[in-house]
Amino acid sequence: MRKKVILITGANGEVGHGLVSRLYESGERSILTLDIKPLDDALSDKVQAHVVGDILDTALLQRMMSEYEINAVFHLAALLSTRAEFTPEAAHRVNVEGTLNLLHLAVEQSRWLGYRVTFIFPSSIAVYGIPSLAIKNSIPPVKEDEYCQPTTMYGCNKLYCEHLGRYYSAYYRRLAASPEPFTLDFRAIRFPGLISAVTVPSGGTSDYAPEMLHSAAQGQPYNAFVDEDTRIPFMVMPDATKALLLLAAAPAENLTRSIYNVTSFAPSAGEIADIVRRALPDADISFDPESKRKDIVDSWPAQMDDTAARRDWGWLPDYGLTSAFDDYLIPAIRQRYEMA
Ligand code: AKB
Repeated sequence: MRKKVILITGANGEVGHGLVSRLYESGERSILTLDIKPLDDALSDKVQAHVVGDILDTALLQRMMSEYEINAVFHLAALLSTRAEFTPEAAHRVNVEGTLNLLHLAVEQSRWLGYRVTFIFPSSIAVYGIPSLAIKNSIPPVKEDEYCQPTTMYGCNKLYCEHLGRYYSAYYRRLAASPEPFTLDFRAIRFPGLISAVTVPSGGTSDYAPEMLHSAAQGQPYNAFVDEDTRIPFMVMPDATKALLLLAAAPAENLTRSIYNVTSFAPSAGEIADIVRRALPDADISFDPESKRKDIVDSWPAQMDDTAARRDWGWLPDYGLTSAFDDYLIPAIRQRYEMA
């Protein structure tokens, strides 16, 4: 008898850490994780099983399908925006072919099980490409269907995979004998930059915010690669995992789209540095913009409009800028680095 599970790919990543922990705390005991590396020790007690392997390995995915009954997929594995610029073709393979493999797995599962399989896909602010800083600074919060001209391979990959998911959902719904069973239920969230107190991201371009904080907490100087007035929206990890689970649980009939923006606060890099300096007075933060990475951040909106998520599935962040630092990041980071 196959074991019923929720599959989380890329479980060792930032969002994976947060999501596995949150699901476990909510009582979920049927978590199957897949990552290219052995699962971090901090997570290993929280999952039913972990598979070490590559999302490009279709034979491995077939084996997982024969062993498990996968009724929901959180497909988190990806190469992030900065890393993807160095190896664009490799990024395309992981981000697009990998997602295609997982979509196929979800469709096959849905066929075998005879019911809807939910597929949750974290997309990104990187799907946007604002043509200039002047435009970025003069437009209202950007809606889902505006400015979708990404400037990075990662942004192109995420945007295309949103379309793939939408296509697969619609295509298999058309094939199904009845409108309900045998369907893939694809739902995507476009995240802003994310900040976690527990993990330090790697390979992203919004990483300047978490890097500032984690470097200061470890007593290391940090030279930010953006300007002090560079601005994009951010969100803390507890709100990101909250959003994933809220969207996964939302009744299908309430959803008016398959891709949703979510956001919480939008400080400039200088404002983040000031907050970090106030909380950790020894913080040594400087700014030395590096054009390639700064240009990427400049092409992302200063604010995202998340009205649709608020209306359709009750999205509301728990943390604003002040509470994100005062109530979550600073206390948790003091604990992580055992600061006084
Ligand atoms: C990145 O910087 O690549 C990611 C993202 C904004 O999706 N954090």
